[in-house]
Amino acid sequence: MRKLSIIGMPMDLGQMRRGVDMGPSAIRYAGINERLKPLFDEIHDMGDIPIGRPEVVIDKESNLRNLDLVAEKSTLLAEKVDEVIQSGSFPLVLGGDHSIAIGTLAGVSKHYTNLGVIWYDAHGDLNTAETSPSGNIHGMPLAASLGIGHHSLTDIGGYSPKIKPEHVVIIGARALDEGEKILIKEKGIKVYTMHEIDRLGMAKVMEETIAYLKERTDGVHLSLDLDGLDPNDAPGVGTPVMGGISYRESHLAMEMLEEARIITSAEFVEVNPILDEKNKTARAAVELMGSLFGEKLL
Ligand code: 5AB
Ligand code: MN
Ligand code: MN
Ligand code: MN
Repeated sequence: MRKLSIIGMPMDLGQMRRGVDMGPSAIRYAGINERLKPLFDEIHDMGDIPIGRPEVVIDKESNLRNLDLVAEKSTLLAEKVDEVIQSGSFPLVLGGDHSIAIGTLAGVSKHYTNLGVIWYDAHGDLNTAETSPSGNIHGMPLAASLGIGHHSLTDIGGYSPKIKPEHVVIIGARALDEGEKILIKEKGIKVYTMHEIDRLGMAKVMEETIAYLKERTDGVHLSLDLDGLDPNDAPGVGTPVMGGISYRESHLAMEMLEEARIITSAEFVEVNPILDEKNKTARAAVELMGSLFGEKLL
């Protein structure tokens, strides 16, 4: 029996552009439930984790924006995700800004010995308070999950690290900060930048990614930041970067992941309907989910 649980995480505390808190609504409005219904025996939309309307607080000691609240809400998400996996259902989390990945991975990782992660993103999200140019936590979730950064972020769920650097594959990178580049080299993280995607083609990139993760991991989480896509295809994101992965290449990537049957949890983040054009980005997210979960063209 194939079961899916949808969890909305309308958190916008990890960055400064309001509107990404409406991501889960925009994705539901784009028809996620209807679209995925034929692909599962059972779909459970669990609604949204309550975030409320907190005011912005900058942590004095670390300079991190909304540190305590992000930590508190991440813990709630981790518990929910943990519950879903325990019930034998596939957790699909809807963001929210990318800081939500800290909570998702805290809930997922304890169920695996060697969890793999595909980080589909224009950015590395490998900053810490020391390297971040912005102080925004949505630029830090991959570092935090590797156990690097402020303890309030790395220790969600009471354990750290959640993942190992050799089990991470970043796809679509084209806006890495200096500190992130250093960390990638230091830790030996596998990265397919836009350069490799152009040179090898997405089919080869995904073949290599799948082979690499299959060899090393016993489960793979897909963390898909919609800004990994080109802004022409996904304009409704807070930090767009030109020259991204196309809509079709992204479908191919999802189709290949579905064929390989390696994905065990997923999240789609950074959809901001306020910055979008007629809900295009949320619709792209739902269409990509269709491919990820087994919709066929023929
Ligand atoms: B996203 C930047 N690296 O740290 C920073 O959208 C941007 O989750 C982070 O990938 C973008 O502020 C975070 C400049
Ligand atoms: Mn991101
Ligand atoms: Mn990004
Ligand atoms: Mn962004």
